[in-house]
Amino acid sequence: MSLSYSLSIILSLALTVYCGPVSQINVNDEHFAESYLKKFFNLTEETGPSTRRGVSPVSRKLSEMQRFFGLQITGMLDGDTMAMMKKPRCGVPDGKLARFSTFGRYFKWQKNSLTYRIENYTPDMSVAEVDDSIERALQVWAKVTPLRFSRINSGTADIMISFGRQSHSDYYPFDGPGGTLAHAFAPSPGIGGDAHFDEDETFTYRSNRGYVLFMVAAHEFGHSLGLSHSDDAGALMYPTYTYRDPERFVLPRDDVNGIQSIYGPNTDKDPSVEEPLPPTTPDACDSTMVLDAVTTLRGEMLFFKDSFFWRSYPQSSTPQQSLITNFWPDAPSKVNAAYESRHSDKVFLFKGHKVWAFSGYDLVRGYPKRLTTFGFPRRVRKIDAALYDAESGKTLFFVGSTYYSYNEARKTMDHGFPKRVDQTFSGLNGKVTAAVQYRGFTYIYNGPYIFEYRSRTLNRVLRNNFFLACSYF
Ligand code: TQI
Ligand code: CA
Ligand code: ZN
Ligand code: ZN
Repeated sequence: MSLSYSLSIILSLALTVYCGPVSQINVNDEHFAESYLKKFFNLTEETGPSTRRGVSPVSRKLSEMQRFFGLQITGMLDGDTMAMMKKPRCGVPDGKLARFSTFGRYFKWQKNSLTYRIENYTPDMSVAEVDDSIERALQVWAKVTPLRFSRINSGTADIMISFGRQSHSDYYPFDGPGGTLAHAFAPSPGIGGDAHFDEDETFTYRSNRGYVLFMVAAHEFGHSLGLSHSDDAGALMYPTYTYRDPERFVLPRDDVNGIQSIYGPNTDKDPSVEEPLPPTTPDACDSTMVLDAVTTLRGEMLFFKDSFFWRSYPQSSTPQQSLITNFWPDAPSKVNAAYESRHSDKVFLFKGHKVWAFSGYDLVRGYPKRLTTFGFPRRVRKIDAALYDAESGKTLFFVGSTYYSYNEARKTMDHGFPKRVDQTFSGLNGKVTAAVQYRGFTYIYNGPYIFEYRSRTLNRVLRNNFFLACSYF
């Protein structure tokens, strides 16, 4: 019995796949478009033609969709619109894409009251710290589902929790320090639900050295309850460990969606207790997203938004998303501006009146520093964007409707600044939200729009998705 519920079988089970191409569908285009709009843009069945404002609901939804994708808004089913509809995509409305996956509908607890037992302890932490970490990790899931956990101290619990090294109680020996941190078995009788932690790792209560047991356990219990990995870079079930402060951890939206797709929502929540909203991961496919900052880094491009950034590899068409702290543990989130100084081979990140400098992964000694070290007047509380101009070796800092020029070699501000942005960059009258220079062109972002300049002459206006291609279309 236990073998048949073994990890390898669980892992080899096809994970539930939510995305699939719809391009082969062979119905006539109008019917196809109608069902597309129903599926992704909540087009509702209305009896009889709507005469309101003389516009049919289909036409209104077509306009909405065209606006969403940055297509020409015609309200009609034209070639571009049809092509966009036929691109492969996922079966959930826009902005609500499922990135999570489950072990399938057979791996689900058939009851909402589950027991757990902590069989032994790690010497890395105190008994009270282990108990607390485990208890909180289970509460992460209990908060958003009807599942309830109670602890037992003897006998067999649904979720047996233990620490062990190398060969322990199953056919999946641990691998010494590094590699696997822990594993857990999908819901089923016997070993199903159990979570094992590799004693050759160092677990901690809340420090950023070693692995925070609460985080690892919360991830493992996701498996114990039937979730597999997510490809949402912000999800708890994303298969990369990132340090998060356990005191401030809130289960991300994607994991909430995942677990609620199996067990439904928590039905007895106290409405008077205000809970923080589940954080969402910024979506490159959201054509209205406004990036925080854009920079180059050794030939690649980096796009910042909230606690995340995307990194475009020249070889790949879809940029990779990760948490900023995966790359630079000491970096802030929600940055205001970023630039790469080719002169000093450093990346600078700006937030408020502070600036961080990184050389590779490492925070340069002495940083973060104050903005005034660049020679800004004291009244500049934050900057909006920055770009390094390879031609002149100058860095341009955008502040409101003005910009400054900084000499990287002499480390001083140039005279005659600030200047008005539209004095140099024609056509730009909105706020500069991000800026970058790439392959000889200057790109100045105004919200979701990008103004492309070649030697200060406006070339064309692009949209966000020009660089930051969306991965599921
Ligand atoms: N252990 C794996 C894990 O729990 C075991 C595993 C690999 C697995 N692929 C799986 C389990 C697919 C179920 C389904 O993910 S691990 C992390 C994280 C690990 C990794 O040691 O690699 C955490 C354990 F997410 F940080 F990468 C815990 Cl939190
Ligand atoms: Ca290990
Ligand atoms: Zn094990
Ligand atoms: Zn996992």
